[in-house]
Amino acid sequence: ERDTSNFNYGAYHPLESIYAALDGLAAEYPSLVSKQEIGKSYEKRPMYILKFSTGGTNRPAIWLDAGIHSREWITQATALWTAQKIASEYGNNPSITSLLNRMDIFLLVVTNPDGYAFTHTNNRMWRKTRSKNSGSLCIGVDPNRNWDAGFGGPGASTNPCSESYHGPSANSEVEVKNVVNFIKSHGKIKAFLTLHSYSQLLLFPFGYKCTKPADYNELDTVGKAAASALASLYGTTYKVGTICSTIYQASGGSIDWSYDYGIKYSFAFELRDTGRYGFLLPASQIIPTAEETWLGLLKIMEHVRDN
Ligand code: ING
Ligand code: ZN
Repeated sequence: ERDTSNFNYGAYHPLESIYAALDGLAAEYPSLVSKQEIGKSYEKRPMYILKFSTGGTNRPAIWLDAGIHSREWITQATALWTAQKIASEYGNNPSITSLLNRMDIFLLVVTNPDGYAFTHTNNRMWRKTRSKNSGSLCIGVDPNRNWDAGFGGPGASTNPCSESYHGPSANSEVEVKNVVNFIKSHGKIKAFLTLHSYSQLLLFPFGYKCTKPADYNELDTVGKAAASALASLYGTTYKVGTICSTIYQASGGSIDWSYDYGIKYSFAFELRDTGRYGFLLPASQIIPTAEETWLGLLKIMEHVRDN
């Protein structure tokens, strides 16, 4: 769509429509929103981030990504709604306005574009990338086991046919490498937030080991405040805790890498639901999910702004 006012945020869309919506947002809010390519996927699709910035030079920034696992459609839909929300709330909502007067926000709506395209054309349940594995007929690597944080350890598979295959080496997946390169070259990312589904959890490090991070108390307090804000809208309950203590040990995950890299505010949201529909969350739940998630995201972003 050319004009975001014609875009239906309450529906699931193919990649091309999402990409057109990114252009629509940049066109509708040219003084706040710009689109930037951070590289190409394995199958050479562009990976686009939206930058929300009111000016300044190399301001501290917040990173938010979605769709690293392609079948988790509520995450790309929520991220796109969030883009529209940030753009339309600047100048109206004092909280996001003060944040954007000091910091930038970077939003990657479709972290795994090849997988996302594949979920529309071939297999709705595809999770991994679409890269070829040498010596195997099975395709793809789990991009959330491919980061350089306890790579190859417990909670990842050495089997290329597994849904949690970690890949031949850390950052072997170009989609992961493109994000790592961006974060490193930016140099002032203060929060790394990532959206998954489903289970209604708000997770923080670590996953590759079961020890508490140095910032456990602060992350747990901020996480609980975010979950409480999220629940205030529709009563959706989230559990908050470390990856290892809340779900399972999982190595090579993005927020463990970002935390160990020095980005203290590293969180993963597992959005709705708790399993009734799972990855096939009805489109009627997109806007309610995005609305409640926004309250949680805003709590974390306010804390980052003020600390
Ligand atoms: N869950 C995540 C997964 O990759 C996770 C949980 C989050 C693990 C953060 C490690 C780090 O398994 C889903 N649903 O993908
Ligand atoms: Zn996931």
